[in-house]
Amino acid sequence: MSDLFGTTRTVVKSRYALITPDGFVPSAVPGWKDAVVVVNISPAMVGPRFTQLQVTLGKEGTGEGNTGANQYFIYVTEGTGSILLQDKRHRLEAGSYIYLPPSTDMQLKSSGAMRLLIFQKKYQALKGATVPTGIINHERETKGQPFLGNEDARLQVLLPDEKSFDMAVNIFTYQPGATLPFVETHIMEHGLLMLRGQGVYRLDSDYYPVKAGDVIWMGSYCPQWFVAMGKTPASYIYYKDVNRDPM
Ligand code: UGY
Ligand code: MN
Repeated sequence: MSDLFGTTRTVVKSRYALITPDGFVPSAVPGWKDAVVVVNISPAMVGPRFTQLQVTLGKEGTGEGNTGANQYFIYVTEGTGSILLQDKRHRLEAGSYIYLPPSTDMQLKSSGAMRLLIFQKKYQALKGATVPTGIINHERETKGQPFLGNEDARLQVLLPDEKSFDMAVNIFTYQPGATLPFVETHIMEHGLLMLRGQGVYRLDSDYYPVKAGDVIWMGSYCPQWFVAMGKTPASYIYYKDVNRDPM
């Protein structure tokens, strides 16, 4: 649908970006067939040190390649499909997720149609820590824990909290009216996809209405805060870089 007055909620700033689905534009990315790939966040923005993609696979959709120096976190937002991991094909459905370590082949297939969120980050080795192995799991296997004691703001930690991992991916679910307890300002950067519901995100000193489908990049030290609004819970899945020396 065209917008007669050229308006959008999308904003791209030096320390953060809010990117709304009305502005998504696909790009041709090697390895994907019968698929629409939108690169929502990447180092090309100048600031992000990771990439966040959304991939919509058609009936015959496939994704093939090798992670190389990077690691991939793949989360199924809709539909069904399968992935080959450690010589076995695994069925995927909404809520399934896969962690692929560096130097790993990726062989994904849709069965009907499937929508994916993917975070990609260069793996930073750490002396004394072994490189992680692949993981396949479903979000329902991880119970949400109250965030800093708040029963109405629950965090599901999807990857092991171990020093071999230099990235974390979590799902945050807020009951209407629940908030991040304070304005966070930290070295870790975030890539975020709103999965359900709506609310207001504070980014730096600005406040934005956000809803399911929106994408946010928060650079290091971007002050951030959220309040869930409306009648249903709000949840978002987000990436952060962890466990490595800042220097
Ligand atoms: O893990 C985090 O830093 C998280 N509390 N940040 C956020 O939700 N914006
Ligand atoms: Mn944060």
